Amino acid sequence: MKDHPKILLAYPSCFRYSEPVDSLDMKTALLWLASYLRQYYPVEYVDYELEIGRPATNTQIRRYERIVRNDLTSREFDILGLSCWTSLSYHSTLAVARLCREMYPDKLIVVGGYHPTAKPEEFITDDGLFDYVVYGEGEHAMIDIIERFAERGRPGKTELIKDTPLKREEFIPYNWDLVAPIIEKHASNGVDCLYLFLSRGCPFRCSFCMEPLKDENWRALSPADAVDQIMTAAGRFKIRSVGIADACFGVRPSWRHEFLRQMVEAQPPFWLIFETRPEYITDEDIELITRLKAEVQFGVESGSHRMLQLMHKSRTPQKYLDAFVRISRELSDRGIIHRGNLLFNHPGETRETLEETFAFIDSCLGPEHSTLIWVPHSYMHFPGCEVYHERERFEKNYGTNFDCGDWWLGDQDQYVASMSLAPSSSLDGEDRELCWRMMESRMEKMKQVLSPEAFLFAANKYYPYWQDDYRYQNA
Ligand code: B12
Ligand code: SF4
Repeated sequence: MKDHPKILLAYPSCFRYSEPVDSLDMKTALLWLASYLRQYYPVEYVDYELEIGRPATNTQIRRYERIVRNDLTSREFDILGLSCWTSLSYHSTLAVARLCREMYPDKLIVVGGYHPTAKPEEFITDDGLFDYVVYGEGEHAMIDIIERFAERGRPGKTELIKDTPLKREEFIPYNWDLVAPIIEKHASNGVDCLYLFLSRGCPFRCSFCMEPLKDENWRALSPADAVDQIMTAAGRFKIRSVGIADACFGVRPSWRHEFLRQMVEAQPPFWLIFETRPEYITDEDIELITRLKAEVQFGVESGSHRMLQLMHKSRTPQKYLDAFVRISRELSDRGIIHRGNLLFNHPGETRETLEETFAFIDSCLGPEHSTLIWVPHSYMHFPGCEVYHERERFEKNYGTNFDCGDWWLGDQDQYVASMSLAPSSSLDGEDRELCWRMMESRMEKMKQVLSPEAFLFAANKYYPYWQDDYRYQNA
């Protein structure tokens, strides 16, 4: 066996996923994994989503397979690492693994990401496509797998490996050389938003999120290294905004404060986007954020106490909502753009909880010159989270109808299918859409209360149809 096996890390794209591909949607987790392995082994990185797109029909899938086959022929590798990052990539991951196995029976095939962490058994196939299925983070597991392969070759049957999470001192800088040609090819006019991870781990356990399956210990680059990572990327590529993609940004107040202080010192010309919790933000943070071009996002999710508790967003919902209202007012007073994320139709949602949420939203639509932009999403049913594991409880207590089933195994539109459920018996049939009707009826008021800057920001980024508005035309 080879001492230095060559590794090809591939993001396989998503089949039958109707959302458009952003001009450059960097797979930052895979890049970080590739950067780690590159310290020791030759590594190549390929993103079939950027190269080929998201095939939606059988004909497009056949075309995709032809291109992947050619691409695999043109590369030299011993180990194929496939990133089935979300469940949306389940079919495409199987397709690439199958092509590779047909073409090269001796190569090692490894899969990792969120879907294998949630449903590892779905990668144990009759034809033994995968040699290893990695659960959790990927760095230590991949090193272990590569060493085993160098010594013993392929294992006799599919093996499941649970990774030991990377320690804070093992975090290494992103290796931009691995993706520079991709960025130059797909974003020659500049990158709208480059997502970077500065930390790992999240101490919370939201019901709709599968992050709790991973290590909850919050580990971060030092504030100086974090700023350095951001400024290095921005120095190398034309970047309009940097999005901090951390599961839970800035958990430790001293870290957050020092990071923001050093960001201010670095005087970035681009937007900085990060999500945080209202209870985290201090007056000192606000003082620093005022000196940056920043969009601060909050996963408010609901204005209903019952839903906030059901989601494990907060044990003290009134305090949580009060903290949001107070911080939002302060941010508006300072002209800082901030976004309130809403999650509609989480299992257990009823007419009453929607009414509570909209009463809360209405109470925040108070003064003019607000910089709070509400951005709603529908609950998407993904495996691995508490709701997925406790479907029966929701069916019994609220009459939730999960007619989406295990949608990623089927071949319907994956985006639509993941949202196909009635959150409770009071929101079935046409009322599954009630949240959107309630949202639409507030849109005019939402527009009116925004400051001119926040209005333009929202029209450009979140509500393109607002661009027909006279305020946009006259801006
Ligand atoms: C950041 C993030 C995003 C960013 C991504 C930014 C980027 N460019 O990378 C954005 C906002 C774009 C995004 C979008 C979406 N996201 Co998201 N996102 C997250 C988040 C917060 C990441 C957590 C994190 O900190 N990762 C840190 C890195 C270092 O760890 P990692 O990602 O796990 O990567 C490691 C392992 O996965 C593993 N690994 C990965 N690939 C491979 C390959 C091999 C071979 C191996 C061995 C290992 C391996 O090794 C990596 C390094 O250790 C999570 C959790 C959450 N709170 O929402 C959701 C999460 C991943 N997202 C999720 C979803 C559903 C989505 C969307 C569908 C949402 C939507 N409404 O459209 C889209 C889909 C995007 C797509 N095209 O696939 C789900 C996935 C659930 C599932 N079962 O599949 C999660 C888990 C949230 C949830 N609901 O539970 N997301
Ligand atoms: S949604 Fe965010 S805060 Fe909640 S568990 Fe997931 S990563 Fe943590």
